[in-house]
Amino acid sequence: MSGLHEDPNWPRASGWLAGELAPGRPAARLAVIGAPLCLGSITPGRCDLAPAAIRKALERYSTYDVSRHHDLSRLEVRDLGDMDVSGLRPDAAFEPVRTGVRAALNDVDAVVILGGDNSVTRPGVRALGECGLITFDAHFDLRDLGRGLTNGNPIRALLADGMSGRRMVQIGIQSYANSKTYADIARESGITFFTAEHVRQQGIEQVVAQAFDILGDRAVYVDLDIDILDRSYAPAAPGSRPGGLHPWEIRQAARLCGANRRVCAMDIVEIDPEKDINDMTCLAAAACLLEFASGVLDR
Ligand SMILES: [Mn+2]
Repeated sequence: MSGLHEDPNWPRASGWLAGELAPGRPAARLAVIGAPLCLGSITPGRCDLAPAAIRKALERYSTYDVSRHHDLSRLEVRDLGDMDVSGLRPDAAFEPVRTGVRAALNDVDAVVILGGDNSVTRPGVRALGECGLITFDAHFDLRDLGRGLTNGNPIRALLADGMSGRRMVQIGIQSYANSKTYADIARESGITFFTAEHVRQQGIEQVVAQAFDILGDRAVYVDLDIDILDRSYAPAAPGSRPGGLHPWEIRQAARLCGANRRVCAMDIVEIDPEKDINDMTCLAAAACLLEFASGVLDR
């Protein structure tokens, strides 16, 4: 970026993430770490390119939240770079991602993990230990484990790990994007889920508040699968379908999660930048990172 794009009165979110706006006395601390996994994807693709693409998309945003009069420059952000996991299958990546996220949690208010495909979520959750889980996702991600770990079964794997479904809330589930078998597993496991229709009827704010009520006092991990968006907004999310949420709804959800002090970590997953159109999916993901950060300033 150069020339007319440069304006000292318009600091870029990319510069903020790069540490160029480091505040003297930060109001809060946020870590960002990339988890470029893609070998577990049911639909082969290049989700491993997403951390770099989301960072790049931040060049097109400022640091100022007009609605809440927050400037993110008050928040100290540490970009820890990407974990060295891009060539690993989900089983091999489990321990390095869990260890990497756990280290990132040290001495910050929250961590944002840039996937990668959805196989990032299981090691991310396990990095927190005992916690609750909110997924923003069109899918249950409860597929059978018999053919190995994929981006279609991180929640099933967490149940197999011994995590109770009563500590899981799934938001944005879509009809015809899931089967009865897996919906039955969700119900039998005690998972609470809200469909995209629920979100439309009740409003995202109301649904997120219910999720936090259900999860009680424990630490919370948030999984934001970008395929929760309507396909017209998320061409780069292989699982997105027409009838999904709108960008303003997931931005609001990300901000509400950032503002809840029980949320220790949020992942943003399932973006294949090679499938994007005019950067719209990467820009949506980058906006969610910024909204989460603005929420952290409200803690
Ligand atoms: Mn998913």
